[in-house]
Amino acid sequence: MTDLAAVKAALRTQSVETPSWAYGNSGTRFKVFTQAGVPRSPREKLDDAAQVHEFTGAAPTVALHIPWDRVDDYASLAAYAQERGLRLGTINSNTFQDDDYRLGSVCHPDPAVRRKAVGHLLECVDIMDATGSRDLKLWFADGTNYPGQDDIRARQDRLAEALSEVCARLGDGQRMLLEYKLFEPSFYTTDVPDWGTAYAHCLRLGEKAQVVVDTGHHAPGTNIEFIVATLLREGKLGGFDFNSRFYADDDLMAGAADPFQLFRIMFEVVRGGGFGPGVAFMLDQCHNIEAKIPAIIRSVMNVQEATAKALLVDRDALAAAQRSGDVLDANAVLMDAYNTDVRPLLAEVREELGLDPDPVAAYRRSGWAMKITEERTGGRQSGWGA
Ligand code: PSV
Ligand code: MN
Ligand code: MN
Repeated sequence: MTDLAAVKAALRTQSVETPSWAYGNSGTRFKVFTQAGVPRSPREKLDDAAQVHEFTGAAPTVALHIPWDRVDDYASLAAYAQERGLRLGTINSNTFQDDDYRLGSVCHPDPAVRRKAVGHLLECVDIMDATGSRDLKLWFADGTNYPGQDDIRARQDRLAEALSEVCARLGDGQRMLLEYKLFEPSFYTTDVPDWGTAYAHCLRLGEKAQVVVDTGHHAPGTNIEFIVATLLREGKLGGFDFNSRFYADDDLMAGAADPFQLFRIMFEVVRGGGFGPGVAFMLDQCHNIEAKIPAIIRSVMNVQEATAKALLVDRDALAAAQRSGDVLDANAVLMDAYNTDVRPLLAEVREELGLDPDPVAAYRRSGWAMKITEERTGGRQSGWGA
């Protein structure tokens, strides 16, 4: 039997970091559909993020993306966040939107371009010092398009050199999260294409370097929960970028395309002792056609629902079925938890925290959408498609 009080207590502690870029306009290479009332500045993104936290009680930190969220004074941005009940979270670097990076950034064949890229990453650590952020998230668009274009092994050496310089700059309590992605924007090789490559680099770099799993960055059919189990077992899972996909890096709302996969992932997190501060739960999404703030609220709730189901798995019954080799019973234990309607349980948790049991409805009633539509004109793109 699962201890319901313990499940509720665990759910109360869960937090999901929201990305600043999810609040701005975004789109595909075909079209960016602008929406009324989107933020015009990092401060306005924080105002919107505060709404998500107010109604979910579970989104107290916001990830920044540099230079999309560049400001003159990061300490004052952190103070602004704090006044709204938020903290600035992960700092995401950007070494992919500059003409100099046509052939890559930290893996570029020209040392001058590599220096520029490393300079940016070091600046991101300076920003972390000012914001009090723990994590630096590194995603590299580096790769090649054609066989023979560059020496793929030398590119790994250049990557290792850059990572070790940045890692050495990290202060106590700061971490570097290395993100992998199968392909895009490079189509022949990607320099950090998979968890194995990310893991190999992080292993050499030591304990400050961890792997981040973006759920949208795998080939179709990849068993992501197996990767999660392995990284946790090795002490190298730093966090997640949650989103969901049907085809490639779709960046749709977490749990929308395949809630069962999200449940399986969360079960491995719980099973592997990853439900704690060491593993960061972050969203990495873009809301191209839907209203952004309620979509982000919905995404946080989807992560909470998958987590609640994972916590409800009767682990004793599962272990007994597994020991006796009863395949059907073992599968049934897992499916029982997945098929549980956890919405009433989460509604109770919210009410106990003094929140509205239905965060999306509460947000809609709040009048915030109307207010920002009236007050904000000339909203900016998030950075994607800019
Ligand atoms: C690009 O694929 C990407 O979606 C990565 O997942 C990063 O985390 C994100 O952009 C922000 O740089
Ligand atoms: Mn990501
Ligand atoms: Mn991505």
